[in-house]
Amino acid sequence: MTIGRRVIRLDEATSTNDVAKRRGRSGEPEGLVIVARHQTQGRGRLGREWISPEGGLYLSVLLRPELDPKELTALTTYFVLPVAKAIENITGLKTELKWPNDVQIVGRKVAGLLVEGTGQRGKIAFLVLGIGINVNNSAKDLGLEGATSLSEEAGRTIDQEELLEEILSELRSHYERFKKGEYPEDEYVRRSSVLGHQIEAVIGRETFRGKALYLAPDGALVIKSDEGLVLRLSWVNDTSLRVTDSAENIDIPTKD
Ligand code: BT5
Repeated sequence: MTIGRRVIRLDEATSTNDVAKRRGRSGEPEGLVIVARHQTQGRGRLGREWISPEGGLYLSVLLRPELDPKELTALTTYFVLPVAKAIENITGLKTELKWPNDVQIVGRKVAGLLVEGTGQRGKIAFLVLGIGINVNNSAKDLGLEGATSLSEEAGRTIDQEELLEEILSELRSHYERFKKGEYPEDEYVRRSSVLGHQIEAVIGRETFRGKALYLAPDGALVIKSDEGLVLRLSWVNDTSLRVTDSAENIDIPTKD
């Protein structure tokens, strides 16, 4: 299997994840990539919108990992890493990972991941890994505070094809490792904008304040609340996270 063995390019899609899921249901082998120039109904987690004008990169990858669904959460969490590394390799910019699914540049969101899948009798039938990146579009036009684009950060136009190729190449090598249960924790921790920080986590209707301690083997974020409770935040919960301290003097604790 090679991610990108087949790449379908569309001018427009409702959501590239929908197109990839349809192909997944009709038996397409893994490795298929769907790319659209823009999306009319791009989405984030939990029904949120992913604004998808031309100039951004929108792609979905169809995967059929032979994994226990229990291992899925780690896989999902770590998939931001190849995307962040590809962005760094092509632009020379430094990226940060905001758990669970954001890639940021100097605290602003530049990319988001959405993993969707289906399974039967404890087996994953397929997964669709959706990646949205603000590349040459203007972040200001998105009308969102806290968003940025690669061209704005780099001060130049970014070659989208080159970026796409690099993402696929990083995904290929990381996916092989992830399937063996190898998760490059050091590379993740080094880029995390959350670990070691004071955070405010909103889960459903509850708000927790505390310190982000470490990433559990299954990709959950372990935090210690100000009241001394140790909590595991799973990406499947409706969690939204805010870092509430400055980036200075942060001591990232280890699990041991
Ligand atoms: C995500 O969700 O960040 C996942 C985004 C995945 C998008 C890709 S594009 C290809 C594939 N096809 C799809 O339909 N989706 C995937 P979440 O963590 O829920 O973040 C959503 C939030 O990010 C929104 O509520 C906005 O606040 C913000 N947002 C929306 N559009 C954005 C953009 N273009 N850039 C930065 N932030 C954005």
